[in-house]
Amino acid sequence: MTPAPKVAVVCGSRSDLPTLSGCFGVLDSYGVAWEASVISAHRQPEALARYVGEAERAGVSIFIAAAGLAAHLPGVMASLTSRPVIGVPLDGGALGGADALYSVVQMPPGVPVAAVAIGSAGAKNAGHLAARILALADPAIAARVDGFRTEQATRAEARIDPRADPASQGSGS
Ligand code: RP5
Repeated sequence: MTPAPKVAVVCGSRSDLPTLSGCFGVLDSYGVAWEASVISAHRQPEALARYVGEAERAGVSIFIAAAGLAAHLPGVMASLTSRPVIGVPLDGGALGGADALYSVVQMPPGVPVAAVAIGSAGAKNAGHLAARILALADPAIAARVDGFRTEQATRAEARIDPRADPASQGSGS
């Protein structure tokens, strides 16, 4: 049986989906069950409110909301739920994502959205952040988060090891 999704990823348009592939990959790498939907806060406000209620009742713990331009999706979702909302500002508009970033990060007090970076880096970090929140109550996910950090550090060390870079090797004695 497929496990019930713990993370719901929502984006404002089908055109946003390619940028979110990194987010889906990160969630998969941690073994986090997720579902994804395309619902526009501007074009389908009633459907969005319905979806957030249904997802909560189905056991979703964290929402990831990604949108570009005047990105109101994360903020509107944060107004509809008491669960954590991670907002991913997407680029693509004339302002290169700065418009979406300001919309996502400048939430009024009492309606928090955890804003991550613009575009695909932010999409991946939304997945990492969701896993870290779930890890607080899930030892299996916590172990995978620790494992990822160790592996990431090992990869970074290999990159700065001069012995691994033939261009920086002298002739030796
Ligand atoms: C936003 O407007 C969406 O999240 C998308 O990034 C942008 C453009 O949407 P489309 O016109 O491609 O549907 O609401």
